[in-house]
Amino acid sequence: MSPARPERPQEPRHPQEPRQPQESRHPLDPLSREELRQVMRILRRTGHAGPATRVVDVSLHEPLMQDVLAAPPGRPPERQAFVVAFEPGDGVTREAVVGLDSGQVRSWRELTGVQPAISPEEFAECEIAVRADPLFQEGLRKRGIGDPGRVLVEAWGIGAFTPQEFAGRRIAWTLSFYRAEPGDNPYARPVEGLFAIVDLAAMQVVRVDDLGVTPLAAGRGDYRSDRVGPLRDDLAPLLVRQPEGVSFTVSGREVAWQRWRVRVGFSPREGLVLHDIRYLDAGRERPVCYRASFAELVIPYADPRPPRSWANAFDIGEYGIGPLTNSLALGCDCLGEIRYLDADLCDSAGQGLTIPRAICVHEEDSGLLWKHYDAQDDHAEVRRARRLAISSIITVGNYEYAFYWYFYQDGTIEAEVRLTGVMLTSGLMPGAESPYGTPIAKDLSAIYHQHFFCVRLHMAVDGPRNSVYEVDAVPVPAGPANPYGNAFVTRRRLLGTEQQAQRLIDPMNGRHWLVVNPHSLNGLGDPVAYKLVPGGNALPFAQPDAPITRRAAFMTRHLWVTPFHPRERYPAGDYPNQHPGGAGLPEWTKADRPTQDTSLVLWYTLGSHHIPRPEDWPVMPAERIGFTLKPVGFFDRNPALDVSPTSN
Ligand SMILES: [Cu+2]
Repeated sequence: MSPARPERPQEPRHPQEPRQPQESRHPLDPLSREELRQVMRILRRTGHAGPATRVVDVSLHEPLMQDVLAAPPGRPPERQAFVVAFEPGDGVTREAVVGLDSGQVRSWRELTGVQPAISPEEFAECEIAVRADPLFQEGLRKRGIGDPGRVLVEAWGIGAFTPQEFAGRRIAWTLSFYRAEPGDNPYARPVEGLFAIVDLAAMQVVRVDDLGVTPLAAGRGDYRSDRVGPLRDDLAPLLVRQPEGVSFTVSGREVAWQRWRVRVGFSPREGLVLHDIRYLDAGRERPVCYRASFAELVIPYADPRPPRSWANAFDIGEYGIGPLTNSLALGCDCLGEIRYLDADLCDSAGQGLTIPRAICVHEEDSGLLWKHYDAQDDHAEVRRARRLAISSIITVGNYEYAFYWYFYQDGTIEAEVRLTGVMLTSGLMPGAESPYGTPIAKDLSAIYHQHFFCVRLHMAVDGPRNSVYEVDAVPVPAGPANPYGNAFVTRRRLLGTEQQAQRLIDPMNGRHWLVVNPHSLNGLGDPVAYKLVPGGNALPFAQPDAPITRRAAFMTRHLWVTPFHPRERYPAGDYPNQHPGGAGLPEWTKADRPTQDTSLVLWYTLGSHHIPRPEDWPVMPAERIGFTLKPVGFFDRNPALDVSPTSN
């Protein structure tokens, strides 16, 4: 919901945790600690990284699908790293591809006029710089705050609002909150009307604006167990026990469960990534989706008053959610028999760090799978559903996002986000109200906002060449063909080009999108397919020509389809930080390329419309949003027919 917060209390990162053996590496495995070290050695040795270089991203340079799938056994494609680095001295951003087998920098390019993501280290240094600024301190004193050390300062991406006087510089603006004591909830006390503009390259405060004093709200907003209470004591223990162990295996980064096979990746920008999702069908491994990730997340806020109107964080593109991934705790974040995967990253100095238990893999009971009761012989057939959950949780400043990918026994894949954490607040003058927020405590408002996620799905339904159809249910006009008015049919429409494939949901007509493989027919003679079924969704309320709509144009359509291109990874462009907009999907799709019978990427926008409730304060009960991918004629009948009956 807002920017990075690297100082949050988190379980320590243990460099000594057991590591995965090098020899088992698959071409899609994320870079290991040793590989990250090796990349930095190569960059330093070749003069591409110096002492001042800020490393923004070191991640696997993913080989192309055909190179992974066609590689002869024992001869995988070369391991390569993709690097983004920023030089604060000259303001230049550099991208490199580094070959790990060859030890060489394979390619290198310099980019001017872009600003890469704000790193957790820059975020932390910005806070120190702002706290030390005399003008900022004077503003704090006017608000009765004598100790700047108690002020939480967040660096926010300034988007399209870089003041003209600072054009071309690496600029962020700040929001601040006051901690009355350690461990309290700073978002209960926004430092209203006082903000700094910071040059992150020089790490200097370049301007402090004081728009006038609003007294600090007096409420506390406590949520920690030792500060609220009395706590309930009326829940009996509920234990999830799997005495024979789990029914999945984790081998390296590959998870196998029931008929599903999936590789679990991780990137500094997108966090949890899934690769090469396959379904084992009668001895045949059938691909469904080659890569799935949350590729962007933007949160436009509704308050029109500057600088509040600047608040629309791109959590993935402007910050990168990999480093913000929580180290998960058994029994709290996840319940049952868990297998955890770690995440390896570089900090901005190029030092490796590991987030232990960053990704959780476990099974869950999922209620009823199917049932039929035959009254004639009083016989019931019933199966319980189990699902495999692969998940991670991130903390982005005040907000938490929990990402879940669920795999079901009937061939369904579900993506779900749970939104929780603390809402972004603004302070009000005593007795005042804001039309752009919900009063949640005395003199405190939670600002109306929306969360737009863009999920990137590189599909491969039974192979790389797919087409997309939109399916609506359509009533048949009354007449001789429909004498009683009850008839309805479905209408399929090929989305054959990028422009045709920019679509909105239409729940009143049961709209969904079919990803079809025209070359693979099922037993009924029809092409196999998976459908994307929308769940709850929203459209932005920002005006069509608003800066935020230009910068996050992906949110204006629920579905976009593009032919796969390896460089087209992020729907708002590679560098949304301080970008005026137009990059990414709107730019690529101008070409109106064919999206038929080719390797396709679906971009699904998931919008959560958030009018805060008093019940969302001081910490928000998790809100859920998601969508499903369901087989349609991918199988010839219910693929979960062979699930065994259980008796408990
Ligand atoms: Cu929200």
